[in-house]
Order: sequence, then C-alpha cells, then structure tokens
Amino acid sequence: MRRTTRLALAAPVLGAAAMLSLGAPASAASATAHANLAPVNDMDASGEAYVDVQGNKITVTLAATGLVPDQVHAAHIHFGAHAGHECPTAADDTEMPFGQISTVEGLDKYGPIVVSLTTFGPTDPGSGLAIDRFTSATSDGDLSYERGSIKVSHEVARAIETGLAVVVVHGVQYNDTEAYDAGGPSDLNAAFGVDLPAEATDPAICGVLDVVSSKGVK
Ligand SMILES: [Cu+2]
Repeated sequence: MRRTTRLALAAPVLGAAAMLSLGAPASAASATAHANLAPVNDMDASGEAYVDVQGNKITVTLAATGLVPDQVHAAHIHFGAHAGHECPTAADDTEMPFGQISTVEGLDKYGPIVVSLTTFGPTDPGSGLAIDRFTSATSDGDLSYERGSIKVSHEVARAIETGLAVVVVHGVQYNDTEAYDAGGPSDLNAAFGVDLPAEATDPAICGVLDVVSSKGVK
C-alpha cells in the first residue's frame, strides 16, 4: 500500500518534464529573486540563492554551508501551480520513516522539479537526479554554484518573476558517516529509475524565491 502511494505522489515529478518541452516565446520581462535557504531536516545548514530572469533565460547563483562534506548535492528549482509555494515543515512528515522529511513529502509545498541545477548538460526535470552533473560540497560542507543562460519555459519564468518558485538543495545526514548510506531507500527511486538511499535525496535546505526587483513583469 505504501508503495502505491509513493508512486502516485512521485508522478508529478515526471509530469513537469512534458510541460517544460512546450516552450514559449521570450518576453521582455526581467526580475531578480532571492531565497534564504533554511534546513528542512535536522541539518545545521543554510544558504542563499539568487535567480535572475531575462525573458526565458535564468542565471542562478547559490552558496550554502553545513552540507554533507564531499558529497554531491542535487539542487533544483521547484514550482507547481497548485503547490503551496513554500518549504515543508515537520507537519509534512506524514509517512514512515518518521523523523525524515522526504522529497515526496514536500511536493505539496514546493511542487515538482522544474529546473535541475546541473553544472553542465540538460537542466530539465528529468535530470533531477543526474548526480554526476550536480555540485559536491567541499570537505568543509560548503557549496557554491553558478550557471547562466538556463532556458526555462514561460510558465517557469513567470513563476520566478512572481515569487512562486522554491529552491531546494538535497542530500542530508541521518547518521554520522558523512556518506549517503542511511534513511532507507529514496522515495524518488521509482520515478527516476535509480537506487539511492534517502540520505542522498531528502531535502537539506529550502527557500522561497522572493522577488527583490522586477521590470516589465505583468
Ligand atoms: Cu529538488
């Protein structure tokens, strides 16, 4: 029964891929949004992200500390028209194992992946767990990321320009090994066809992209 529930919840993650491929004409709008990234699970981590929108292209800069050292951290922009446009809290920890807020448990709050913050190659939702293309934290647990000219759909550009998108950095530590080896299986495994532990994919830090300046956004 639990398996059925998880698959149903994970479906929107894949659904977003189809939406993105529709594309849209570029607009003249521009905006800058900023997110303070705060811990979702029990991590002493924090960070900041800026997203500049120019028409249908975005530039993303992200800096974080307190992440799992020397481990890769998948990071995304999440958005769903019917999501809460916010980050999950302990109240969203509704499925076993309790004490771990999983990516799927947060979907109602931040929506599906709309942009994968990879270092190279595609940035589509389907790249959401392309762990060989995400940034690793340093041995001190710091992470910095910058990538420009990321093409997004009109809907995603509008979501960012209107303060509805959310940045999530994944990869947590539920034990003391500084490796991804605990928490049970990830609830994204079925949707992405991977076999990762929950530690590799559960959200570490999260923040809503609040608009700090905008021009021509309607
Ligand atoms: Cu994510």
